Amino acid sequence: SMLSGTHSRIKTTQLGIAKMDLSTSPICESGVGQMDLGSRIKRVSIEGNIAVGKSTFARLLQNVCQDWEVIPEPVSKWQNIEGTSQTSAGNLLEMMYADTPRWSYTFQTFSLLSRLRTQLQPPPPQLLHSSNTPVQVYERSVYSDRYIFALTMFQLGCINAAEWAVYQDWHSFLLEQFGALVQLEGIIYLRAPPETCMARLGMRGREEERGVKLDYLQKLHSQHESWLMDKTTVLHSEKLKQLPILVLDAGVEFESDPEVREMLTTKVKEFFRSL
Ligand code: UDP
Ligand code: D5M
Ligand code: MG
Repeated sequence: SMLSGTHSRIKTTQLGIAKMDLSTSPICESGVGQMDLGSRIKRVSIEGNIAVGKSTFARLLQNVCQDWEVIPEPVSKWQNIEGTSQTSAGNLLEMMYADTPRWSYTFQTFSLLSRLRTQLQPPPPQLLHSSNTPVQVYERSVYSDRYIFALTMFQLGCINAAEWAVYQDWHSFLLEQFGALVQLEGIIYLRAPPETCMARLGMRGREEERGVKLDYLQKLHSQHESWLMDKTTVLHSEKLKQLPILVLDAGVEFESDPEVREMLTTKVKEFFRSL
């Protein structure tokens, strides 16, 4: 009664403050004028299989245009969970690959948290004041987390029905709460045969991924195809269903080929202009 009454007022206040902060911080510093400025910024994610070349492509884009801000995936945070003071609390990426059924759910919750945090970061000032089309480019998104990885883990039985239900509940709730602040305007799909990704994964030689099998990359590939090409994945947001998708052939070697790079970045420029 007394206690619960107080309790609920505090919750309301906290929620109110949280809402006020969120509706102003990432988009604008103050007032409606700034809001217009901020809403000009387009947000796009780069999606694609493991080792297809997203980070490489993102670096490439960063060098094309000053008005594009590239935000890499926080892999190092997953490899080095912050513990108390200087000590690491473990390598969650390694744990996930070493004992997938045990650690998948934990990995998904942390991955979602870190991506959400990233997507809520305010854009840098030079983007707010740029005269062209400012774009924030994310390596993957809260959507690939759910509709590629978490879904695959569930289908593989590495996340059980209860974990999957809890995860989805969290995901939907968080995205409803943060709404427009995490919405994307477009998706770039880097598409390549799983065999190519496998070869690139080997070349990259990330220690934790040593045991990754072609089988898993094939599964992730069809998950991308269902979501972004065939559109058969059941999505839980109307906006997400309508998102424009730019499909790029990343099966060709682009990292070392200036002509291919030029061709790809031209397509990206046109895509951004169309959003
Ligand atoms: N890579 C390549 N040719 C390309 C693109 C990428 O050889 O056209 C290599 C790149 O040097 C790296 C590996 O593929 O060693 C994986 O690339 P990245 O880390 O960018 O992939 P991501 O996992 O971020 O999609
Ligand atoms: O992705 C970085 C690495 O992290 C790669 O091994 C895949 C893995 N990853 C990324 N997101 C997830 C989720 N949500 N679940 C499971 N594994 C994930 P890269 O493609 O190399 O940039
Ligand atoms: Mg990467």
